[in-house]
Amino acid sequence: MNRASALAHPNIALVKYWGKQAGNHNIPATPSLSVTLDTLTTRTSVCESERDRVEINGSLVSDKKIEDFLVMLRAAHPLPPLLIESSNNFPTNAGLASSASGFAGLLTAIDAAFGLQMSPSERSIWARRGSGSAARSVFGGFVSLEETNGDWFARSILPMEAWALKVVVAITSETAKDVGSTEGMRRSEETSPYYSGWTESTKSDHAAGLSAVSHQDFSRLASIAESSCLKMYALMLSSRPPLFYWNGATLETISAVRELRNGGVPVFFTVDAGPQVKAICQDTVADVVVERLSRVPGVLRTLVCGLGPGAYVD
Ligand code: 2P0
Repeated sequence: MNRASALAHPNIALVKYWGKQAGNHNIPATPSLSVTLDTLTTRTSVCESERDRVEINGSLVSDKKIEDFLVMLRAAHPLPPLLIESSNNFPTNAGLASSASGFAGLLTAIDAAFGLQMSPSERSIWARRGSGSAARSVFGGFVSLEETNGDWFARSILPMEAWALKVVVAITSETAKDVGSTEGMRRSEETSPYYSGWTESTKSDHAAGLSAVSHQDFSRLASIAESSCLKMYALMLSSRPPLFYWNGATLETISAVRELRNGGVPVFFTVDAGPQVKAICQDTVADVVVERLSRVPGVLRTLVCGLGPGAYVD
């Protein structure tokens, strides 16, 4: 019986991906740059079964993204019907990148179970077809997703041990978001008057981000990442109907991060398609950041992550 399981971690984009190129290969409109986390974990196992079944956090689900992904993968690699069991130790579909760790882990487990012998770049390409951000969770530490030799896949740009940073996640809601990223991106592409400005400026943000990471220049990375996040949100707000992923506590937490930095604490914020705030800081100040963010009204709890590895067979 072919069977394997994999562990994968979400990643947090510092230069965001929001928008796709035309066509059905899920190719991003822009390059992106992220950090892979530790602590937050998705465990995915696959084995042969009589028919395809997907269980997420112990419940049988019907997931169109996974179904479509399996159709694409089977067109290239004959696979039997599968039982896929995936569980997260963090809220699912709430802006914590569960689809990133989900598809990176799924692809890694399928590759191992059926001896497909994919290279990391090939795994990243296939994970991207499932979910764009998943291409990045195949790798650890700092990761870039960009076009190379005519295809789009991620690569590691700085190993996780190289820069002692922490990511403090302020959870402001445990509820799943009401508009998924794929639909949200389509809405922004089709309706936001800012979309072309977003795609153009993100290319130079990505180049600047690569340079800031290679020099481990915290304050330059902070400025690039906050700007990318806020630009993405401007794009979301200017879509019709608008995409509101934040709540009041999201904004209060951002203010607290800005106050800390103005007071000399090396920390910056980023937010994804959800209400949680991620505060990236030097590891020496993580306790100060946790203490301050925990006192923001509406913050339910905080999680502290370091930088983590790419998806691996368990
Ligand atoms: C990112 N996000 O770069 C951005 C920032 C959310 C906000 O990638 O349609 O679930 O499956 O390719 O990967 C979330 O989008 O979208 C995402 P699909 P995905 O992390």
